[in-house]
Amino acid sequence: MTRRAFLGLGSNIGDREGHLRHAIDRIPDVVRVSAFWETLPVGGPEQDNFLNCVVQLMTDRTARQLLAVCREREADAERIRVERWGPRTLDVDVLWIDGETVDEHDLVVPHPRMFERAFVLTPLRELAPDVVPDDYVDAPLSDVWPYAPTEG
Ligand code: X6L
Ligand code: MG
Ligand code: MG
Repeated sequence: MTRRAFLGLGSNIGDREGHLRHAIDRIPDVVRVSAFWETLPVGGPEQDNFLNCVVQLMTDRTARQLLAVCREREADAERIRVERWGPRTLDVDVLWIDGETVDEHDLVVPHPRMFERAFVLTPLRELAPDVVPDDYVDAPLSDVWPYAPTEG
């Protein structure tokens, strides 16, 4: 069954835009990409701002197969796990799969707490307003703002 799925991507080390673009080019079945958003870090140590986006897939892959894709893309970016919620070259999370819930030790879909995170909800709402509850209160504008790449 081909289903709609959403993955969330984030980066706050090095060439953030490059990390996101490189990963998106290597995620199978991507049909849409949200805008890139500059976001203040949530949780964890003091760290640099993130660049976040969400991609939509139309896919036959299972949640478990999508998790494997996420891990492959993080490995490509040489993600190193130093501390929980710490800075990372690339984070890719399975956010949502239409009609599917998973609750396993290493994989929970829909992503827990995704509905509390403006850095997920703002790009997700662009692609899938039906998935984001109407009563979700937008974050203060200062937490999430459009990415304006510096030219060069
Ligand atoms: C209380 C305690 C309330 C902890 C919230 C929320 C912790 C989110 C971690 C929390 C809490 C997280 C990104 C990020 C992370 C990202 C931005 C996390 C895990 N990933 N901040 N922080 N973008 N802006 O992709 O999401 S670490
Ligand atoms: Mg994450
Ligand atoms: Mg993750």
